[in-house]
Amino acid sequence: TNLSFFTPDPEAVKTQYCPVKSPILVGPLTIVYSKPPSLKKIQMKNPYVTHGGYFSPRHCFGRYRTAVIIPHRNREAGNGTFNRAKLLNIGVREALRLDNWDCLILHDVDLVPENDYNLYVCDEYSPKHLASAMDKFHYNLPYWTYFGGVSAITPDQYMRINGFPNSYWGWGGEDDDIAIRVRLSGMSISRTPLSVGRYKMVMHSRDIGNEENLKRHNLLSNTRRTWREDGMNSLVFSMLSREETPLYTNITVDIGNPP
Ligand code: UD2
Ligand code: MN
Repeated sequence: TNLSFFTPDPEAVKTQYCPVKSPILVGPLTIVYSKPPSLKKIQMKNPYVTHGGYFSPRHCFGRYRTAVIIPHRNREAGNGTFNRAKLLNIGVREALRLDNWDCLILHDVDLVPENDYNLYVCDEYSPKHLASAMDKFHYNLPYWTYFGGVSAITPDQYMRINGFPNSYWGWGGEDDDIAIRVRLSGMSISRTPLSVGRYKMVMHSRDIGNEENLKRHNLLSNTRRTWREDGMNSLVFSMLSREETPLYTNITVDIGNPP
């Protein structure tokens, strides 16, 4: 028999789970912003990422299935009022249609991690804040309950807080609303230690259409009355397109306008 015909797929030789502590991690990373690399170059540096932005380790079974969800607008198109939390609800709903994820990473487009020991993995019992130390806050928390930037939450935890509020249009407040939801639903926030949760933000000014949300203090004082009705169970939007590129999947939606 010609056995070479039956050469096993490299995937098939996997016999073990990947180590909990990956040997290829290095810890602190030096991030310098010069000219942004082209998508082609990023593609060449990540040869095992497959169409649509999927990756799994080649020689071992990954322990977790993680989806990274990035709300963005204007960076390509769109000019209505921005709504970060609603876009994240949509990202989560669409991601959960695709796979049975263990963990959802909700990630600002402009934050780059500076330490690869900050694993993109969820905590079993608590939503986790990963961006604990950002350069723009002098590598500290701006205040103790801060929950912006990058977070890791399981689908169960996400549904337990009824997702994020749909009603925060423009800049600010939605992250504090989420922190309140976590507390009101009986959980607490866990956090990457400041020495590891370091991120560099691409310096930018406020986008047009993302003006400060002046209603946020009023909204926040009502969260305990509204969170059960405003969230994943009241999410309305229309899907415009879904495009798989070599490095990521882009979903374009119409989220409507502020009332
Ligand atoms: C802070 C928080 C962010 C969020 C926001 C208040 C940090 C690093 N992050 O962000 O998590 O709580 O305050 O809403 O402190 N975006 C677009 N297009 C736009 C506007 C926003 O794509 O026109 C997205 C993008 O992913 C961006 C994110 O929304 O990173 C947050 O907006 P920002 O970066 O302009 O605001 P920032 O840095 O104050
Ligand atoms: Mn930002």
